[in-house]
Amino acid sequence: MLLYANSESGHSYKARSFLLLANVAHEYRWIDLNTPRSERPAEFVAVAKFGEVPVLVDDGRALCQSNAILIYLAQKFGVLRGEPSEWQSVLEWLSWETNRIGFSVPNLRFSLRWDKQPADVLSYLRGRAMVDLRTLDAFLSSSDYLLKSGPSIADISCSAYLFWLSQAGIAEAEFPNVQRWLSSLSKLRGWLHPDDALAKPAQR
Ligand SMILES: N[C@@H](CCC(=O)N[C@@H](CS)C(=O)NCC(=O)O)C(=O)O
Repeated sequence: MLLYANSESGHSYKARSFLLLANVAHEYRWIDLNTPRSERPAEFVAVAKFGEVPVLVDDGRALCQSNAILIYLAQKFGVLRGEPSEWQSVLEWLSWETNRIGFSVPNLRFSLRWDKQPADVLSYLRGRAMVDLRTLDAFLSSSDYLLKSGPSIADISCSAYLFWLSQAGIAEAEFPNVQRWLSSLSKLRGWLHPDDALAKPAQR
């Protein structure tokens, strides 16, 4: 299994995290996102339907979109997918993540670190991020993980960018249930912080 990813990409981190937590043998190939899309390695351009990381190649098949990759992996390996009765909830969390926490926090972080934006844009993104974190915090006040049965791809997806929350200018401590949840996830066997999980591998 081959994963194309980048060290600053929380979307990449979701796929890498699954592979590490499930102890799946794979190769990580780092893609330089500062290179224009057309100038990225031809092998990546050929499989990246949307031009973005992550892309997972398995048995000659290229898979794109981080949450779709998580669904594929959970179904293929039969782990981190909760009970059959919880699958609807998995899909709800992954869909929520796409439009909410996976939109607000990454864009706020990106705007603060690499692509400076006007104050009203930052305020809009921060406002959305705070609403999303409150939603998560409220849910986690009565549950250890997003599914009652334990850790799953719902947690991997919704937490991905939150290990970099301080880089979005938000203090984890403002959301104590989120903080406890992140701490629990970080204790799972195989877990690595995104800075370590996505560190650029030595050149091939
Ligand atoms: N919806 C996509 C988002 C992927 C995405 O935004 N990837 C970014 C890095 S986090 C990327 O490849 N950006 C570089 C580019 O667009 O050229 C997913 O969930 O995989």
